[in-house]
Amino acid sequence: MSTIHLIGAPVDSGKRRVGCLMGPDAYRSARLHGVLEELGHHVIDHGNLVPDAVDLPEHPHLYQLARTVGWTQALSRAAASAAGSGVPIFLGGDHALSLGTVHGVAAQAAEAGVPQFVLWLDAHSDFHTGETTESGNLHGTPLAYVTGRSGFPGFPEVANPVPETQVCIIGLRSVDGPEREMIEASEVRRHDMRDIDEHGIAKLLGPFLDTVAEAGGRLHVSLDVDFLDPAVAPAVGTTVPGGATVREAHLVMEMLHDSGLVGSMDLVELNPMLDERGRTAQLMVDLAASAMGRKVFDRPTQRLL
Ligand code: NNH
Ligand code: MN
Ligand code: MN
Ligand code: MN
Repeated sequence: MSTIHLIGAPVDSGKRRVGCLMGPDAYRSARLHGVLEELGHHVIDHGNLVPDAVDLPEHPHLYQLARTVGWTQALSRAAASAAGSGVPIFLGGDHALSLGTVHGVAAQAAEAGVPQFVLWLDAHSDFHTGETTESGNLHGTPLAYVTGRSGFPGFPEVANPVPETQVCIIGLRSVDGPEREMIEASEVRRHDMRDIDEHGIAKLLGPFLDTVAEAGGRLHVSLDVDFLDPAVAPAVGTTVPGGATVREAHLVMEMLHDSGLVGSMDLVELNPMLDERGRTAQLMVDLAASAMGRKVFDRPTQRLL
């Protein structure tokens, strides 16, 4: 059994469409705390973080830069301190929160002498830098930042970049031109939906988990709602058709639990404004439960709130 730190990260500055700030309370309303306790874990809800006050001039292109830098600083500290004493689960909030969470867990891992790995479950690669992003939305950038790329003005220095070979993206189906070039020139492992269809998701995840285990590493899992098909997870601003099924997502979570390698997790991009009777929040809670040990035969049927 683990100590699980629930850390609310109502980040809403990573893109224009508002609503992700309600994510942490939607997870609480869907009983995340109780569900994890029923699995035998010691669960501590730390409430919601607030961003540091950062004084930066408005950037001509990067949307809400100062606010996102403030979140990155605060989240990095929180992640570094929680990762040393249990499994933090960050309740997003949009994906810009991972600029801070991965920065923080990687710093703590370096201090502990453990290799940090990252699993990115997302329709998007989030591999833009501040210079390549066309939208200016920083939720599309965290993987480039934490792997140590330049183009992030005002952000904390990345003293412990996650090596590209220690990153795996699964679920890709919407990648912008410049991201594609950078990713293809990188050593990041990436699997698109076609790979899932052709091989099955277990065949993609398994070898990555083996690599983490062989290295004696620790895994940070970043679960973007849009990894899932919008038919089952509508509460996200950037829906992309053709996503992962409920079954594929549960299988991933169950394999993650079986591996014993998960050190930290982000639940990101839930926008409760766009949900249907809480079904997306509910599904994300069920997936977190599977990642923390709920068994396959306990997969609940849909309970509309
Ligand atoms: N690639 C696009 C951008 O940078 C969309 C990113 N949106 C996401 N990422 N939801 O996961 O603006
Ligand atoms: Mn994302
Ligand atoms: Mn996405
Ligand atoms: Mn099974």
